[in-house]
Amino acid sequence: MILETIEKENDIKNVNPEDWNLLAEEIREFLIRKISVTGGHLGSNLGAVELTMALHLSLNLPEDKIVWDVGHQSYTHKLLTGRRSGFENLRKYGGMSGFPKRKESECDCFDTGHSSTSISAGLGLVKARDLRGEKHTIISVIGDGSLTGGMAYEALNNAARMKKNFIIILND
Ligand SMILES: Cc1ncc(C[n+]2csc(CCOP(=O)(O)OP(=O)(O)O)c2C)c(N)n1
Repeated sequence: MILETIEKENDIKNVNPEDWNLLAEEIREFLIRKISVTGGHLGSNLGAVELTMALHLSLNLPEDKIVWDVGHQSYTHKLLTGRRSGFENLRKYGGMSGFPKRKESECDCFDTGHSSTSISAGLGLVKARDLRGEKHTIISVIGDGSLTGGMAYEALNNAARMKKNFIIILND
């Protein structure tokens, strides 16, 4: 299994491009198998497999930052950052959270659960990066449902005014 060769962040970059589709299939199969036992968000995670793989192939974690809106689509991100075994105890007391958690991984930059916060949070990270003169990439990933929250629009207005290097991905 290709998925078993991925032990930590950036390992996905060693996967042959010809095998990317197969890896996506394995991830989906893994998620269905695990979530059917523990419960958890299914559709949102199945819908973000290729998007997450593309981000992990393009970015350099943990230096670069991905801010997941809600965070209910972050299971592939957890799988690609060394947390495969955590799915045994997903959302159990003392087990792995169903949402990004900074205490779980350096690759989780913002604790979420609420919707519509990712653009504001990303902007905060952008401001901090620029004040420190750092150059890493910051990407907020937001779904169409979460984009209906007013906080997201306030943040979009702010982002447009700040004119800083900042990427927002709308996952419709
Ligand atoms: C502040 C707040 N309000 C409501 C919710 C409930 N909630 C969970 S996911 C979600 C939106 C999901 O839509 P989308 O971002 O498009 O993701 P999808 O589930 O469709 O993949 C909402 C409103 C929440 N998590 N936080």
